[in-house]
Amino acid sequence: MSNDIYRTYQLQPPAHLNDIKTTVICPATEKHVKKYLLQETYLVEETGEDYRTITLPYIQSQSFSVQWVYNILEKKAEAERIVYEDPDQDVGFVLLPDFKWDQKQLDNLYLIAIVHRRDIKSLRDLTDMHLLLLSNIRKKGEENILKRYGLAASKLRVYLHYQPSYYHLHVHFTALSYEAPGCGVERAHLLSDVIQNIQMDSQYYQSRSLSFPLRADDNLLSKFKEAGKL
Ligand code: M7G
Repeated sequence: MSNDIYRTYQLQPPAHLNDIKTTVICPATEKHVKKYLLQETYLVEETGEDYRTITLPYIQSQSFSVQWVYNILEKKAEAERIVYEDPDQDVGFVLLPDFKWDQKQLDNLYLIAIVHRRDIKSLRDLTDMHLLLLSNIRKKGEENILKRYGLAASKLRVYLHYQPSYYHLHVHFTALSYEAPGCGVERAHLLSDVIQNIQMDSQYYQSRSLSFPLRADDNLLSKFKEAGKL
């Protein structure tokens, strides 16, 4: 098409510019297959009581295995990819590239900080007992991303997901310029907000309602429907 100063073309990029990054999950469970299928989603508002009576029993019976997380913490996998580790068993963590990031450019930088403690499932478990851990992740995570990638804290989006897919506490560090999947207001909770909310009220994340999206085929959605919450 050609019109004044505007033209359109069909191009075939050469092979070296044509890479497609792929992720293979094998063997995949039914739950994995569902996670990657396109589905309608519904927003659920979960009270603290709903968490204890509906969500917690559900995640205890059906959540994804966190073996891959333990492999990272025990250096059985991805050891060479670790960007920083604080080995303290109480406030320490491992910082490494998320497997969604191909590490080719900083525009879509994506790292995760995985805590050494194995007793914190999600945001819902956090109280003032965890403030040191959270501030440590924020401070040292930001310092080490600046050191390794030259990206300042003001260029980062640092947050937790609720609900996460994997119930072992971890924090997402993404480039601010990158609209990462799951960084919307219905799922992402900025680490700095989380710290301040807990400083104001230690029981903040046990008592308040939290909203999150659930896929139409998610069994947790059926549990909320059965309980008359949707
Ligand atoms: P999440 O909030 O629990 O779930 O985040 P989500 O996948 O729905 O966002 C877990 C994060 O860990 C995600 O950003 C995943 O891309 C990342 N991740 C998952 N697995 C299985 C691996 C892995 O084996 N290695 C690494 N490095 N990252 C992973």
